[in-house]
Amino acid sequence: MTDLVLSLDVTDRTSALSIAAACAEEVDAIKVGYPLVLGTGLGIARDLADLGLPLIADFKVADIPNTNMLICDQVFEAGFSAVIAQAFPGPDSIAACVESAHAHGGECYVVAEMSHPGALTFFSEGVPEAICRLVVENGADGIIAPATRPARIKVLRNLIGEKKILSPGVGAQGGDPAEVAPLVDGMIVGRAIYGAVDPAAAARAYAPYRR
Ligand code: NUP
Repeated sequence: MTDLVLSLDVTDRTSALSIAAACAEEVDAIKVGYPLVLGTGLGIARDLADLGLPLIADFKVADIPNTNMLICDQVFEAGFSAVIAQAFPGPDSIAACVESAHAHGGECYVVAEMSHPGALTFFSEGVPEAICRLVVENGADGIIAPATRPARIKVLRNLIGEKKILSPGVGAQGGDPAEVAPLVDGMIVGRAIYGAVDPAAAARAYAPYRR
């Protein structure tokens, strides 16, 4: 029903590569963020790329357009196939990420609503809806929407049509895969897989929900 995206938020290279290799058959993509890149360097992308899975850079890029472009160019040249950007810097900033992504044959996802409890302080009162409209207008490839609030995913789905939804919050944050999988294009799971004694077995437990 959905892709399973491993969020590889470990901070050392040996663990990252061994968990990724162990889970490679069980997942459809790997998401890498600041914890792993700051711990090991951007070159970790090339090492992971050897597994042949799409690599998503969760840098929540959020700067002026020129800086966003510089960041995203580095991301794609490092071997990533998608980048995640924040929407709040505005349409021109998102457009820079989308332009860089598409120039490199990659994708850009925009955070529409975050999954943690405190997200509702600012991701409220129509803000996620406005972000979805922006995503449709500026050609981004999809949104990040919270697995912790499936009802919100349904609302946002109605606004983005065919664009994709990647959804973090399954597992450690309490999101239920059975409820979320039918609503999204990709379920992002971190701690419930990489923190397990047997990460491959933990990833395999999501097999009933995969396409
Ligand atoms: O709204 C978001 N929530 C979220 O958890 C947007 C994200 N990008 N994430 C990321 O997804 C978070 O930074 C982490 O890398 C992953 C979820 O990990 P876990 O809660 O499954 O361990």
